[in-house]
Amino acid sequence: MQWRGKNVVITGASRGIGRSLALELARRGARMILTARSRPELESVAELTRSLGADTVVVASDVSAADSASEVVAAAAGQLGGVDVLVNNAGVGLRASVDQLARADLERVLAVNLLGPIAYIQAALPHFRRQGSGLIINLSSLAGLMPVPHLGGYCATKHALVVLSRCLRAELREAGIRVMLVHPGAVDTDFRHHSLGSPFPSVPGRSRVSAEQVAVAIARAAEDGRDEVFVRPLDRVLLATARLLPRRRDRILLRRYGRTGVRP
Ligand code: NJP
Repeated sequence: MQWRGKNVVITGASRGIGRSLALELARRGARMILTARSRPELESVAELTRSLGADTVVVASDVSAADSASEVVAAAAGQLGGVDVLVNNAGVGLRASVDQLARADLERVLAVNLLGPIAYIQAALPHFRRQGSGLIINLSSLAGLMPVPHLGGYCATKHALVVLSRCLRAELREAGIRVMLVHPGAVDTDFRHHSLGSPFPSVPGRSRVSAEQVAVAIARAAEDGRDEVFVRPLDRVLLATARLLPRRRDRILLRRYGRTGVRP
């Protein structure tokens, strides 16, 4: 798939990975609808994408709100003339041991990380089916493929998104609609500072990738028609090793994520 001329909906586009992806896709000739809750931050991203030549529409919305998906997808159809790609990127973290999980926090991460993407998919699918093509890109995490102690609630939402996306991929294979899953590791964004629960411990710099690296990996994977995206080749190796040595994996991750964190 080529990005030039494609109409792309990006959720969580006000900062972090969503912002970098908007800029990367603008450089590749896409047109876009950017959504997140904070309008001023979205407007400043839109100013940059427009300066790169991309038609850009901004809709401030909370992905967990009942009518968010239908409003944003309708805006894409009405103002850009259609929707070709949906990127479910908006997400929120949650750090708490399972015995300390607050129900309200768990409901919030489920609403943003799982129910929001499902609503957006359901709103976009009629457009994709009519045109006989479309691409859904769901941002999961390495934490959606393996258990991370003290991130159980977050992992549960991302594991669910992984399984849902793979079911959807099978359901849509004959319809010409693709489903891509992205599995980043730690990314250098403000994600940890916006997470619910207790503060995240810092992750060593060498383990993190930049939001720009994630954006380029997504853009290229869509062009290459890949289904599952790891940002670094090393991540696949880490995952395979973690599966082979589960007790060692648990000890290492517990040391890293069980530490006391610091609020920014
Ligand atoms: O996070 P951050 P990232 N309704 O916090 C928006 C996954 N991931 O870019 O609403 C609508 O910088 C928020 O905007 P605003 C992660 O799970 C990350 O790092 O204005 N939008 C902002 O634009 C997530 O799915 C890491 O506050 C909502 C954006 O979402 C994706 O990558 C590792 C919203 C979040 O920007 C992007 O994360 C990994 C709502 N209710 C997976 N709530 C990592 N960073 O280490 C939030 O494996 N947003």
